[in-house]
Amino acid sequence: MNSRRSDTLNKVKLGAEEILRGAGGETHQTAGRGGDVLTTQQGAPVANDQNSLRAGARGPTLLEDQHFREKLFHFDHERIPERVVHARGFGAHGYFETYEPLADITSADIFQRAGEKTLAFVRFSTVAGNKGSADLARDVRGFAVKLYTKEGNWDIVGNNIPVFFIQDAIKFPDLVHAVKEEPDRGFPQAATAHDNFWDFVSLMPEATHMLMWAMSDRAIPRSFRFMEGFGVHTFRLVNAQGKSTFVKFHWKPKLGMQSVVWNEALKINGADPDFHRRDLWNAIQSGDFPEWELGLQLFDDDFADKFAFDVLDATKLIPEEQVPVRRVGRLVLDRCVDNFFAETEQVSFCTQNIVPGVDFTNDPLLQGRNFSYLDTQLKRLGSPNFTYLPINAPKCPFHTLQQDGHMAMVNPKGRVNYEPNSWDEGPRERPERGITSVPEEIAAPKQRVRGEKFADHYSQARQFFISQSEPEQTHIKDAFVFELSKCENPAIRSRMVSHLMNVDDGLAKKVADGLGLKDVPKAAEPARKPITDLPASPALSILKNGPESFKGRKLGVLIADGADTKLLAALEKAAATEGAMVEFIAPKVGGFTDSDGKLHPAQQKVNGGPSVLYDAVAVLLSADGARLLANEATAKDFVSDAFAHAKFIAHTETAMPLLNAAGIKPDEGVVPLKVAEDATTFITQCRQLRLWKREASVHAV
Ligand code: HDE
Repeated sequence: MNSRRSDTLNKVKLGAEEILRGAGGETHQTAGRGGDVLTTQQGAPVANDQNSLRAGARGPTLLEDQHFREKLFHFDHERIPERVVHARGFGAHGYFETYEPLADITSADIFQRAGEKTLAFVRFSTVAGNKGSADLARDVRGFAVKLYTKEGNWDIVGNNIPVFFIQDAIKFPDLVHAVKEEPDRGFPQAATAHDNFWDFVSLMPEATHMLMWAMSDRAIPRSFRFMEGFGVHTFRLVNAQGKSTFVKFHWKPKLGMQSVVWNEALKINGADPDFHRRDLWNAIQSGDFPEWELGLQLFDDDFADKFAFDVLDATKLIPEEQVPVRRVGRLVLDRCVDNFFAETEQVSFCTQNIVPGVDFTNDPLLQGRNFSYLDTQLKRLGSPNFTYLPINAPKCPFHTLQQDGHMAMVNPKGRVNYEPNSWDEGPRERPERGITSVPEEIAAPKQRVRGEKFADHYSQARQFFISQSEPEQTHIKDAFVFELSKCENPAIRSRMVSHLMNVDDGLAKKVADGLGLKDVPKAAEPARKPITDLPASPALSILKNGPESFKGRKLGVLIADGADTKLLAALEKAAATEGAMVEFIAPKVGGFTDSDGKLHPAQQKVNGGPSVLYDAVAVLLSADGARLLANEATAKDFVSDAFAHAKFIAHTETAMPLLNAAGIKPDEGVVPLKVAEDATTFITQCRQLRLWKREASVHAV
């Protein structure tokens, strides 16, 4: 028998690293330098993870190689079905802190004690795209919050837009089919800009209000940190006496709202498809914890009866000016996940996860969701025991009589698995504290019909539009034109414009003109006469509620060797004082030397750090640096994009050759940095975030 060993390893240097090399030149790292011993799933140590077991060095692989088979078997089964909607998401841990007891309104345990902290997990998402799609799609963002309360998990599975496309859950599969890739061709991915979507929504006038939001800047947020969240439906809060109050949930970002412009979104998707998740990850990792306040709009039956719309209709909102938002606590995200799959992918939000003190309403969309979410988790996670996964399990004690099933991990001990029973063990009902439904009287014929007020499709769409600032209205117009220009069928374009005629005829005419429609179509016949005198609601605008701060924003500094040391220090200091981040973009990522000869590392090479990744930019070039970069196309794009996207631009005098090469005609948002104090003036100016009035000068169509 040949006992010759061919698996002798040789020590060699690989850069600074000392490794072992096998007979075929492959790299081996062996245990003993920290880290654990590699084992099989059964715990047996693995001797060699580089070569499968073969009959001879060049022979076939042997079936007996249990390590190889186990490794491949597990790999082949790594994927679980992605979510049918909201597939692309990003989650983080944190806590909710209650400001004041709300016992008069709800018996929910989480609202009983001021200052109490409740652990939370939040997952943000886009809706239409697949798991690998880009973050800056024009889309609604999911804003799903799991609160691990002392009386069970409460999921508020909301969006960043307070209304929805449809009124009845029975239309959800149609909506989602229409928005996703067209089934014959498998594209477009993560985009509403195609025929099927606009065909469907233009045949469903109830979508009009939501379309106004989807075409607004709300659908291209700058960061998850800068967007609002909404529970959308009307829910109920119920106090210990059983008194019910209607409620709409709001999440208000502490850093204020901010969005990007559409051309910027298109370019961000190319430069950094993970822009939103990277932003959240970096903010949390650097200790800059994002925060939202929970706001409640509370109202009673009387208000609901008098309100012009049905509070059960998820295509309508209640203006904040009519029912103020009461801030009752804050949500802080302070910890990134340890494992994306275990937490962000396996987390299972369910609208039906409520706690005592909270109840549903008859909103037909919510009622349908209460079925769908549980059902979908079984499909995704493959077992009814998904609730025992650490991310989904309650953090309070729980005792059910459900048992067995695939992957049963938490199994009851003892004899009792039914009730009633004669044994003095096992869980029992708790009538005085368990979840109880508001005993609403219902005597009605069983039928497939909608409430009459649901038929008002345009009034709030109009109210939303007139509540926007001028630049925001222009963005909405541009978005309709962009999206409908991607529709191949002219009849769909014109049908959509006929709905806009009922919203605002100025908007409709501009969209028709932007599409090159020969005739402006007649207004679509409304199912119910719209109310045309609803007052504007400034709370619906992003720009009217600007943060007036550059805190949490990012300044991109285009820089090269010889940059002025004093101006550089002043700029860094001014940004830090404001609470803003700074990144250097240089010809080489190894860094640049300033005018004092000090080396600073860069975060980006110029072709990898376009200005779309930043909220404002500074061009801190010496004369030599400007001469070099004036001939670099990506540096010219850096400046011209920043200008076209209405960003504030600071520059040294010596940087002018680059600005000139990029065709910039300086305006009040292009700020020369001459002395150190100019840096503070510039950062103060950046609090406006954009110089919106520049937009008109950079667009001709
Ligand atoms: Fe969802 N939705 N949805 N949805 N939804 C899902 O559940 C559904 C709706 C929302 O980060 C699915 O776990 C129906 C409105 C978020 O994991 C599924 C209807 C709002 C998330 C589902 C709606 C949402 C989902 C797919 C019409 C805002 C992601 C995967 C009645 C209030 C949660 C999953 C996460 C996910 C069904 C409409 C928000 C299929 C039937 C309105 C944030 O169950």
